[in-house]
Amino acid sequence: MADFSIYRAHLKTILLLVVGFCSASCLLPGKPGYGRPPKKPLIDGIYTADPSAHVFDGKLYIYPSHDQDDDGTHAGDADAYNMVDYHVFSMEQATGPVTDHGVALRVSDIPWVSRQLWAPDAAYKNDTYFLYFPARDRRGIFRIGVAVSDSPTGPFIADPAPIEGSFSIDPAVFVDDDDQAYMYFGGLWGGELERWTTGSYNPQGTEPAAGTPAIGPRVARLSANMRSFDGPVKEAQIITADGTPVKAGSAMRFFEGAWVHKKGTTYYLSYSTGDNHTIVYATSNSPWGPFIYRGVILSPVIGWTTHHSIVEFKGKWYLFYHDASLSGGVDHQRCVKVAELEYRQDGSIKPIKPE
Ligand code: FUB
Repeated sequence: MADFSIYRAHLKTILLLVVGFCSASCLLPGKPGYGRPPKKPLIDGIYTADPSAHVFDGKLYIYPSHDQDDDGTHAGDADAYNMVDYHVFSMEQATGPVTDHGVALRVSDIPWVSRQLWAPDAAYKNDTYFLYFPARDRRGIFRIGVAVSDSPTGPFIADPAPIEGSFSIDPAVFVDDDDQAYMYFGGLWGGELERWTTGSYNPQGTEPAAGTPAIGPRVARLSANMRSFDGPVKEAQIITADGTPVKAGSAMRFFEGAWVHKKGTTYYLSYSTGDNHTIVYATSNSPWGPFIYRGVILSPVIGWTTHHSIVEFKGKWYLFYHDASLSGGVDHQRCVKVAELEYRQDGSIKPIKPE
């Protein structure tokens, strides 16, 4: 009879080699390997990105950007991500299934906008739902607008002009326990934040030199009607544990996609590091900051951009994010995904690997 004991002794090694080979062959183009097949997108009927998740009246809603099927002509230039409308989605469970409630707002219905409906957010107050969105105005400069509805799924009616004093991209509205709302916003490069550091628009504005303090996201208090700023726009400073500002050129520097959530008494500011391709976070005991850098939440996904939101739903915390797996790595055709978030005793967030 054949002696299989030598094979049995090496069975574990053989299994590991087989699993390793299968994982590697599942990698999609465009990103360094994390060796796992990509998790199924939450939404696959249309391309979606930049998911802002909220719980309204016990139900989970997602407000994403809507990537276009045929948007490849401007990849990498100032007209990239030329999205023309927003859809709203809802879910009874955080893992799906997802209902598409159709078009909630179109670029052609917004009086001040010329193009590019980028990453939106939503809020609820005074029996009204608010959709906040960045877009280029008629001069081609990014501003932030607001639209209102009596339903979380729209349709939303846009105000005739952008929010006065707003600029750049990626609004995220956080409503504190005392009902005071704050808008965090800003994004570098295509988002133009480095052109606003003097308080007015300077087309020649550039990112600070590496090693000098980085540009932080902006924060402003929203007025009671949620349609204007109540007070000056400030910088939400991000610092390291030793109290020094995070530096330009570092892997911690803010790029775009700010999001603030509160757990207990701690304010968590999370954001994309852009060309470092991570979602990271910093914490503070004030919505104004300064926020102390804490670490990485999400390592690089498939595709160039990474963008997220964090929400508590039915006693658990979730990270909504996007990657470009649905299109096989095409940067401007992304898809929304979700992963459960875990916090440690000290309030730190366990990093998650994208799936
Ligand atoms: O989707 C367009 C832009 O790409 C968003 O505004 C950024 O956050 C990035 O995801």
